[in-house]
Amino acid sequence: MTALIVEQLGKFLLMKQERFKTPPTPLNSAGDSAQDAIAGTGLIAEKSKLKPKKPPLYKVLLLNDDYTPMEFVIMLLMRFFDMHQEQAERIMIHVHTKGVGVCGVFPKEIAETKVRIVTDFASENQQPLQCTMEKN
Ligand code: TYC
Repeated sequence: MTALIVEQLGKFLLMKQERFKTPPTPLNSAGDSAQDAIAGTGLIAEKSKLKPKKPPLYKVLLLNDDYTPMEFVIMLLMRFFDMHQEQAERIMIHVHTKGVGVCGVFPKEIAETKVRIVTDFASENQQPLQCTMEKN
Protein backbone atom coordinates (compact mmCIF):
# COMPACT_ATOMS: atom_id res chain seq x y z
CA MET A 1 0.00 0.00 0.00
CA THR A 2 2.72 2.46 1.06
CA ALA A 3 4.75 1.42 -1.99
CA LEU A 4 1.84 2.28 -4.22
CA ILE A 5 1.47 5.73 -2.67
CA VAL A 6 5.21 6.38 -3.02
CA GLU A 7 5.06 5.31 -6.67
CA GLN A 8 2.08 7.58 -7.38
CA LEU A 9 3.75 10.48 -5.62
CA GLY A 10 6.93 9.93 -7.66
CA LYS A 11 4.95 9.97 -10.92
CA PHE A 12 3.16 13.11 -9.84
CA LEU A 13 6.40 14.92 -9.00
CA LEU A 14 7.92 13.88 -12.32
CA MET A 15 4.91 15.21 -14.21
CA LYS A 16 5.19 18.50 -12.36
CA GLN A 17 8.90 18.78 -13.20
CA GLU A 18 8.21 18.08 -16.88
CA ARG A 19 5.62 20.83 -17.00
CA PHE A 20 7.83 23.51 -15.55
CA LYS A 21 11.08 22.75 -17.36
CA THR A 22 9.42 23.16 -20.79
CA PRO A 23 10.23 26.67 -22.08
CA PRO A 24 7.21 28.70 -23.21
CA THR A 25 6.82 27.87 -26.90
CA PRO A 26 5.80 30.61 -29.26
CA LEU A 27 2.54 29.55 -30.90
CA ASN A 28 3.20 31.27 -34.20
CA SER A 29 6.06 31.28 -36.68
CA ALA A 30 6.89 34.95 -36.16
CA GLY A 31 8.23 33.95 -32.76
CA ASP A 32 6.00 36.23 -30.71
CA SER A 33 6.00 35.65 -27.00
CA ALA A 34 3.57 33.22 -25.44
CA GLN A 35 1.90 36.18 -23.78
CA ASP A 36 1.12 37.65 -27.21
CA ALA A 37 -0.09 34.30 -28.39
CA ILE A 38 -2.67 33.97 -25.65
CA ALA A 39 -3.75 37.62 -25.84
CA GLY A 40 -7.48 37.82 -26.45
CA THR A 41 -8.12 34.27 -25.28
CA GLY A 42 -9.32 35.40 -21.87
CA LEU A 43 -6.63 33.27 -20.23
CA ILE A 44 -4.82 36.27 -18.76
CA ALA A 45 -6.14 39.53 -17.38
CA GLU A 46 -5.86 42.23 -20.03
CA LYS A 47 -6.78 45.88 -20.24
CA SER A 48 -10.11 46.05 -22.06
CA LYS A 49 -10.20 48.16 -25.20
CA LEU A 50 -13.97 48.53 -24.80
CA LYS A 51 -15.06 51.81 -23.18
CA PRO A 52 -17.70 51.13 -20.50
CA LYS A 53 -20.90 52.76 -21.73
CA LYS A 54 -22.46 55.40 -19.50
CA PRO A 55 -26.08 54.54 -18.63
CA PRO A 56 -28.61 56.62 -20.61
CA LEU A 57 -30.08 59.50 -18.63
CA TYR A 58 -33.69 60.67 -18.55
CA LYS A 59 -35.17 64.10 -17.86
CA VAL A 60 -38.07 64.13 -15.42
CA LEU A 61 -40.57 66.71 -16.67
CA LEU A 62 -43.34 68.55 -14.90
CA LEU A 63 -46.31 69.80 -16.95
CA ASN A 64 -48.37 72.88 -16.25
CA ASP A 65 -52.08 72.80 -15.54
CA ASP A 66 -54.61 75.42 -14.44
CA TYR A 67 -55.61 73.79 -11.18
CA THR A 68 -52.68 72.53 -9.06
CA PRO A 69 -51.78 75.22 -6.48
CA MET A 70 -48.35 76.81 -6.89
CA GLU A 71 -47.51 76.05 -3.26
CA PHE A 72 -48.24 72.35 -3.83
CA VAL A 73 -45.80 72.22 -6.76
CA ILE A 74 -43.10 74.04 -4.77
CA MET A 75 -43.52 71.68 -1.80
CA LEU A 76 -43.37 68.64 -4.12
CA LEU A 77 -40.17 69.84 -5.81
CA MET A 78 -38.54 70.39 -2.42
CA ARG A 79 -39.66 67.03 -1.08
CA PHE A 80 -38.96 64.72 -4.02
CA PHE A 81 -36.19 66.55 -5.88
CA ASP A 82 -34.19 67.86 -2.91
CA MET A 83 -34.56 71.48 -3.99
CA HIS A 84 -34.25 74.58 -1.84
CA GLN A 85 -37.23 76.94 -1.67
CA GLU A 86 -35.83 79.45 -4.22
CA GLN A 87 -34.84 76.74 -6.68
CA ALA A 88 -38.27 75.08 -6.40
CA GLU A 89 -40.02 78.44 -6.92
CA ARG A 90 -37.94 79.12 -10.02
CA ILE A 91 -38.78 75.72 -11.58
CA MET A 92 -42.48 76.05 -10.70
CA ILE A 93 -42.68 79.54 -12.30
CA HIS A 94 -40.82 78.21 -15.35
CA VAL A 95 -43.38 75.38 -15.77
CA HIS A 96 -46.26 77.78 -15.07
CA THR A 97 -45.15 80.19 -17.83
CA LYS A 98 -43.61 77.83 -20.41
CA GLY A 99 -45.90 74.82 -19.96
CA VAL A 100 -43.17 72.30 -19.16
CA GLY A 101 -39.92 72.16 -17.17
CA VAL A 102 -37.15 69.79 -16.10
CA CYS A 103 -37.03 68.86 -12.41
CA GLY A 104 -33.99 66.60 -12.71
CA VAL A 105 -31.96 64.20 -14.86
CA PHE A 106 -31.51 60.62 -13.67
CA PRO A 107 -30.70 57.05 -14.78
CA LYS A 108 -33.79 55.29 -16.17
CA GLU A 109 -34.99 53.43 -13.07
CA ILE A 110 -34.60 56.43 -10.79
CA ALA A 111 -36.46 58.66 -13.28
CA GLU A 112 -39.27 56.07 -13.45
CA THR A 113 -39.51 56.00 -9.67
CA LYS A 114 -39.61 59.82 -9.42
CA VAL A 115 -42.40 59.98 -12.05
CA ARG A 116 -44.41 57.36 -10.16
CA ILE A 117 -43.92 59.00 -6.76
CA VAL A 118 -44.91 62.46 -8.06
CA THR A 119 -47.92 61.11 -10.00
CA ASP A 120 -49.14 59.07 -7.00
CA PHE A 121 -48.62 61.98 -4.62
CA ALA A 122 -50.57 64.36 -6.88
CA SER A 123 -53.50 61.98 -7.34
CA GLU A 124 -53.62 61.11 -3.60
CA ASN A 125 -54.03 64.86 -3.05
CA GLN A 126 -56.68 65.25 -5.77
CA GLN A 127 -54.36 67.31 -8.00
CA PRO A 128 -54.20 66.85 -11.80
CA LEU A 129 -50.44 67.52 -11.89
CA GLN A 130 -48.72 65.57 -14.67
CA CYS A 131 -45.17 64.27 -14.48
CA THR A 132 -43.40 62.42 -17.27
CA MET A 133 -39.91 61.54 -18.53
CA GLU A 134 -37.93 61.62 -21.77
CA LYS A 135 -34.48 60.48 -22.87
CA ASN A 136 -31.89 63.20 -22.33
N1 TYC B 1 -50.48 76.82 -13.24
C1 TYC B 1 -50.68 76.47 -11.84
C2 TYC B 1 -51.48 77.60 -11.18
O1 TYC B 1 -51.60 78.71 -11.72
C3 TYC B 1 -49.37 76.25 -11.11
C4 TYC B 1 -48.62 75.07 -11.61
C5 TYC B 1 -47.25 75.17 -11.82
C6 TYC B 1 -49.23 73.86 -11.85
C7 TYC B 1 -46.51 74.10 -12.27
C8 TYC B 1 -48.49 72.76 -12.29
O2 TYC B 1 -46.43 71.84 -12.93
C9 TYC B 1 -47.15 72.90 -12.51
N2 TYC B 1 -51.99 77.34 -9.99
